Amino acid sequence: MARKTFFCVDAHTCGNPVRLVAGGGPNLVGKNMSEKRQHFLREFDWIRRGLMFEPRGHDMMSGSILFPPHDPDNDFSILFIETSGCLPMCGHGTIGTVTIALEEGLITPKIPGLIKMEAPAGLVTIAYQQTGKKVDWVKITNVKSYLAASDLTIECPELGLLTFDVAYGGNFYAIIDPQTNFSGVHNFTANKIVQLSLILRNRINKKYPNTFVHPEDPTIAGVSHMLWTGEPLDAKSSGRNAVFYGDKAIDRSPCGTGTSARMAQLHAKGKLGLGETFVHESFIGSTFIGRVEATTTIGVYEAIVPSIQGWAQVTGYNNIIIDDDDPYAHGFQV
Ligand code: PYC
Repeated sequence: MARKTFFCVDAHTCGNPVRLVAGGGPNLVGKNMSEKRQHFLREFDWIRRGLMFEPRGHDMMSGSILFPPHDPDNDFSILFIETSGCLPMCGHGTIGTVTIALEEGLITPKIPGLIKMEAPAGLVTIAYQQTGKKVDWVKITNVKSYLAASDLTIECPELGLLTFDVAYGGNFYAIIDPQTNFSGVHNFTANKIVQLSLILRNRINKKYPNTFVHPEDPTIAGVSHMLWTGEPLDAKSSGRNAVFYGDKAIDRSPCGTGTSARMAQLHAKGKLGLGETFVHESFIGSTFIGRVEATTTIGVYEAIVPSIQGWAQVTGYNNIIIDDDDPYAHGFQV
């Protein structure tokens, strides 16, 4: 019998869960986080499945494991573990992880107020404000984000032909804006979005194979997330989204990589300028403040450097046991 205990600190970022594995994580081999992510997927994915899926997690569960930096100038490296796999980058996961790590004293940034974090998708710099123990906000300057393709089409059950764009913000997003056959997220239930997204993501990756590949890291490939847009609940917000990930999840936060992809799409289409802010509302109405910090290029693409600001709340401590005797040790999905 093998029994393994993981000490986790749980939190939520604007409503979406974050489970930081602070004890019990594996040793990974690789010269950067992209290589370590591949090592984890080959040998330790049972940890992700056990801690993210039912009965220890749920459809929206998302987490992280911290590692030392590869470059001594940086503060730490991060592996994201989610129901959807090990994402190259996760914005809400970063905001939650940084909040937990600072409040629980798990990290001591070399420069107070500024963190350099190595994610599988690249280097991310993070500013934050802490009052006493409490972290008030976290602002991520994310990886280069770009519009990869626009005005593609896909046949959607019930709705008919849909036009969509694909943008990268740390993951590849198919972005569906309101149009003749789609009146906007404000007219749809979460269940309907999940049901349609699962079918559409499969169809998109089948219709456009080997099309969406990161110019600098070919391990990041394919549309993993669907971002549906629509009218905000609060007139002061710039827009609202429903981001689908995994097989059943709608992000309760406004989604950091999704907001980055959305800003890259809008910037490329001349709808969001350098220095402009974009207040992005999640499906439940929580908000991130996005901003186009700089313009740049990546491969053949015009790109932006986006920032996303949000907050997180620690919710508890969790010693989680994964015991080989348990038939559901490595989780299940219904
Ligand atoms: O915040 O980047 C994000 C994210 C990805 C999936 C769920 N949240």
